[in-house]
Amino acid sequence: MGILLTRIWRLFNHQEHKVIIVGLDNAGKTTILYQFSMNEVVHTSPTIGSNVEEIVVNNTRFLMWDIGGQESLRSSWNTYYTNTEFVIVVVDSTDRERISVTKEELYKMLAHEDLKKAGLLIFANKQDVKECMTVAEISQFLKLTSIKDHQWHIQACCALTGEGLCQGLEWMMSRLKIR
Ligand SMILES: Nc1nc2c(ncn2[C@@H]2O[C@H](COP(=O)(O)OP(=O)(O)OP(=O)(O)O)[C@@H](O)[C@H]2O)c(=O)[nH]1
Ligand SMILES: [Mg+2]
Repeated sequence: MGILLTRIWRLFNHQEHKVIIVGLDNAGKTTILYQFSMNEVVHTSPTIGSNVEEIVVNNTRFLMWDIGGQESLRSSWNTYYTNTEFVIVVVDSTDRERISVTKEELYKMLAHEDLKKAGLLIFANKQDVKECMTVAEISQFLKLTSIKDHQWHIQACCALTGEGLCQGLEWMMSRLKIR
């Protein structure tokens, strides 16, 4: 009976799932947000503050917050954490110099009380650029296999063509189903 009620509740419960998109400046977060919402590449400038869009996939609603990644803005990322169900970390796969900064920010976020239950999706973006880091390299640099207290997934993508973005969304949808 309990399970049945839960299923019926879910069927009629069109709640939004809160997602935050974070990562260093220039990683491609805003480009990804607007690929999701408009299916096109928009001309971006560095985000000061945040952008928010509702994305609906098969009746599932995600409220996606794209947060500016410049150094001076990172200390305020935590003001967006409450009720977040998924954190999307966008990595610029061409930016070898700053992958250690991404790692530092990633583990700081994962340790935050408000993100204890959040799923983690990492987009290895800019895979169209020659000699960029591969998913395997990024996984290794970020020590993803050491993450045991969050569900996580890494996905190669190119925000300019949209390649890989749907697979990332599908992973989030699959996590919602097994809850
Ligand atoms: N080659 C390539 N360029 C990309 C890709 N995704 C984004 N870019 C470019 O990277 C630059 C930065 O993209 P944004 O989406 O503005 O980056 P952001 O992460 O939102 O940056 P902040 O708002 O400063 O945090 C833009 O010139 C994009 O066109 C990609 O997959 N491949
Ligand atoms: Mg931006």
